[in-house]
Amino acid sequence: LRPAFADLPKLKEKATYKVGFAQTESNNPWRLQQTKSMQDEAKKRGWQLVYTDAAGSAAKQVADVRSMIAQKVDVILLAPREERPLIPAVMEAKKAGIPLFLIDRGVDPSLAQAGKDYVAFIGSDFVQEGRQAAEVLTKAMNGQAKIIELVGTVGSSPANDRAKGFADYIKDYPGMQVVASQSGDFVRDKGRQVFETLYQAHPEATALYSHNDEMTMGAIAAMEAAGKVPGKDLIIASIDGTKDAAQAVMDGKILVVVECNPNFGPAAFEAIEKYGKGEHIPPHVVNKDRVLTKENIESYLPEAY
Ligand code: GYE
Repeated sequence: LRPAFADLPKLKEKATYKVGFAQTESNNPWRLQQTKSMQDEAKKRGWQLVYTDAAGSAAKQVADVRSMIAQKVDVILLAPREERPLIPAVMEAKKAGIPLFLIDRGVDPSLAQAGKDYVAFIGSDFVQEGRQAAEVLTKAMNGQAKIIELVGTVGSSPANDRAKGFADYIKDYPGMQVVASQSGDFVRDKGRQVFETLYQAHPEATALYSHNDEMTMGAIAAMEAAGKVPGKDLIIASIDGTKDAAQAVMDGKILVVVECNPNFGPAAFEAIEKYGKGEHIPPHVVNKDRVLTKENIESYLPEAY
């Protein structure tokens, strides 16, 4: 065992566990698929799932974790809405002796650490996702683009890291310019409204980089309402892999979707099982994500959600 692991709450080995899953919101297909994956896996194993939905409120999510602690769940799976406000929840679970795993989103690493304050983070490499979106877009546009960026939920790890990965990549290409960047909170209709406003202010834009497919679909609706052709007048890079976005790649409206896999059930429950057996869990369990373009989208479609 690594020394840091000595600090973590232990999990007694049992035939079945009572698992708390603190979801952040349920307003998009990615979230619904993630919840379904947890429910399916719990059912398959005959484990009890205590499910809460914070409905987009970090404060409610902290309260949800507190209620799981009060109910004495064996272990907590937390998808923290934002990087900082969920720190108290992480620390209180630790204090109560309940092992906690961060699922899909992270918390501020200067305030809580994997392998010390919580067992592990299981999820995607968001910096890499942003970098990959930038790479495909830069190549397709020969290094020349005026880009509108739709940012995810402010203060969330995917929004912070997808912005960073993209910016890191394009800084070597002076012709790749972000002309406007604003949050659409990972929500379709906000994406539509924010894109409409930004595009009116920046009619010179030739590309869209959007931190998730829901905002992208909103932006596509705004483009079409303005008489523009997505995929021609504006070249689009997105992240997730929803059914609507995969279809839009098929139809030539979206250039690239960098996959972010929401199917956490199997990996999360396996990590719990191993942890209960006293096995070492790496502090970062990183999902492998694919880059989806016209070339490979057809084989992906049956998996889209
Ligand atoms: O991209 C988005 C969702 O945290 C990785 O959150 C997740 C992101 C995902 O609402 O669609």
